[in-house]
Amino acid sequence: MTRNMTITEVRLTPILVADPPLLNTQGVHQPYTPRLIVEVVTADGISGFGETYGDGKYLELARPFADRLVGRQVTDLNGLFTVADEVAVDAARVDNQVDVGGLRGVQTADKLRLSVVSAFEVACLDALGKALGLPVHALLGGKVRDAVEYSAYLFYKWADHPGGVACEKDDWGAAVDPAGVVEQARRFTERYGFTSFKLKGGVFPPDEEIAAVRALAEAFPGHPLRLDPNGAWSVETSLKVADALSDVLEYLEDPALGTAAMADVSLRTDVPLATNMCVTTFAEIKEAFARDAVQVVLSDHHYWGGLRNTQQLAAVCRTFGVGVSMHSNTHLGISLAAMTHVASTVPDLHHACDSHYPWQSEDVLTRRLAFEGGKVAVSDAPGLGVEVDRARLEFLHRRWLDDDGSLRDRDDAAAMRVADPGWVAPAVPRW
Ligand code: GKR
Ligand code: MG
Repeated sequence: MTRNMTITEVRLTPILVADPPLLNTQGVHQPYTPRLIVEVVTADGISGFGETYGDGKYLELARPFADRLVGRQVTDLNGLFTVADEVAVDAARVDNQVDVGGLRGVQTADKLRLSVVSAFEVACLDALGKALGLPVHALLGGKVRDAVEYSAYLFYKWADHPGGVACEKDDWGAAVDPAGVVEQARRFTERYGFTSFKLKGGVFPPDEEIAAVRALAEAFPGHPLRLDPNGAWSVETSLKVADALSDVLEYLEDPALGTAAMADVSLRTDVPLATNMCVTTFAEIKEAFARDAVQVVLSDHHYWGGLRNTQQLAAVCRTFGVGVSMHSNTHLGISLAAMTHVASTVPDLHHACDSHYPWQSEDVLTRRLAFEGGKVAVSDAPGLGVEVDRARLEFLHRRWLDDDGSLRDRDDAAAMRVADPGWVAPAVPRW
C-alpha cells in the first residue's frame, strides 16, 4: 500500500495546566503553567503529537515553523533543523543569561529553536510510527529495556498558592522542612513506587537542605539521593555541602552556576556532579568535558532538539565516560511518552530519569501514563502509544484563551511576589 506522509496541516494548541506551588531558587510555580501541544496531520489523515514549552517566545517561533512544514514529509526529520535555521528569533528574547522560568542555563537563539524543533520532531515520529504500525522506540533503533526508571522529584512546597487565587487544589500538603520532605518522599513511594529521590534545593539556607537530605538518607537507607539547587551556591558552599553529604549522594546537580565554577567544585570533591545548566547544547560539551566539570549530563529532548539528538548526546557522553540522566520541567503525558521511548533506547542509562509528571493533575490524554515500581513501561503500540483527548485539550486551551496574559509566560519570581511583594529572583551565588 502506498502511503502519503506529506504534512497537510499543523495545529498548534497553547494550553495552561494546573501546577502546584513548588519552590525553587527563583520563586514558586504559578497556579498554571503554559505548554504547547503540536499536531501534524498527514495527507492520509494521520495525526502525530508533540509537546514543548508554551511561553510566548516559543509560540512566536512555532507559528512560522508550522507554516513551513506544510508540504514536507514526516520522514524528513533532518529537514526540521533546516527549517529551524530559517526561523528568526527576536533578539530581545535571548538577552537574559539565565532562563528564569526554566532554570536551564544560558538562553540562546539556537536553544529556543531546538526547543521548538523537539515538539515537531516528536509529532513527526508519532505520525510516522502510526503510519508504519511501529512504536517510536523502533524508529529510534529499538528499545534496550522494557521499562524506564524515574526518580521521585521532591520539592519544597507550600500547601496552597499564595494570595488565595482560585485554582486547582493539590493534595500533597506543605513540605518546608526535613520532616515535610520525608513525608512527601513517602507518599511518592506509596503512590508510584519510586526508589530514587531528587530534592530541588536552592530554596532554604544550605544547612537546612543538608538536614533534609540527611533525613531522607535515614528514612530510605541506601537509596540513591540527589540535591539540585540550580546553581544557587558559591564554589565554597558547594564544597561544604558535597563534604557534608558525600556518603549519601548519588550526585550533586548544578551546585554552582556555569562550567568554570562547576570545574572548580569538581576538582575538589569526589561527589559526582551532574548538570542540566552548564551543558545544554553540543557547543558547551567540549569545554565542560575537557575541564572534567561534570560527571553526569542530564539530557532533555525538549531543549537538545528532539529524541535523535538525545541519542547523539548519549553517544558523546559514552565516548568520554560521562554518565547520562534525564532532566525534566513541568510536562504532560505526550512528553513523558517521548522521554520514555528515547530513554528505552539509550544503552548506558544508569540513573533514574527525572519527571515532574506526578505533580501534574491534568493532562491531554484519554489515559494517563502510570508509574509502577517507579518505572514507566515502554509502549509497543504504534507511535508514542498515547491518545489525545480533544475535549480536554480544548478545555485547557480555553483556559489559555481566557487568561489575561499574566500566566502565558512562566514567571516563578512574579508568583513569589504575590506572597512577598519585595521579592526579586536572587543574584547567584545566593549562598
Ligand atoms: O520546575 O522548579 C522547577 C525546576 O527547578 C525546573 O525548572 C528545572 O529546570 O527541574 C529542573 C532542574 O532540574 O533544574
Ligand atoms: Mg537541575
